[in-house]
Amino acid sequence: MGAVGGAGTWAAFSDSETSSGNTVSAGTIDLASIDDTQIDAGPLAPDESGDVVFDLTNGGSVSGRPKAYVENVADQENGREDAELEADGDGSGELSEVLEVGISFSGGGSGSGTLGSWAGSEVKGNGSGDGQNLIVSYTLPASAGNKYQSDSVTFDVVAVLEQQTS
Ligand SMILES: [Ca+2]
Ligand SMILES: [Ca+2]
Repeated sequence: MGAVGGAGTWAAFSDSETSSGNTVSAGTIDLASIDDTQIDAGPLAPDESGDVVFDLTNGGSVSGRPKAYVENVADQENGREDAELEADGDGSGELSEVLEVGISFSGGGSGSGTLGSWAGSEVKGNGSGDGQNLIVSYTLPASAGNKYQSDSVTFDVVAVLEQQTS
């Protein structure tokens, strides 16, 4: 009697409730297609340049930071006339050796390089990609010689929205 172990107090009453049927779903990043915008430039002379603006729209619920790069670079020779024949002996297109391409975002972030060697290099933009413009510029340098006459090059522009995690 009387030897009550004093440690701890037990609540006499308790109650619990359950919320059932809970769902956690993943949001989406859904970059709208940019395939309706294409670069169709030329014929360029040395020292000529231009740019094309792509609109980036995120139709999803999760914001993403933009990045972009070029890929699938393919040169075409398109024949060789006198001056090019003297300068260019192998008969394959070479424009990607000299064509300067730049990628920039309206929210900041840019990069550039010579198309042939720069393909696959990612340029990261700043902030949310939704509503930003992606600007792709091209320049045939003044130093381009006869080897590049009538040559053309095709390439893809790949834009990505990527969620930023901490
Ligand atoms: Ca050529
Ligand atoms: Ca040519």
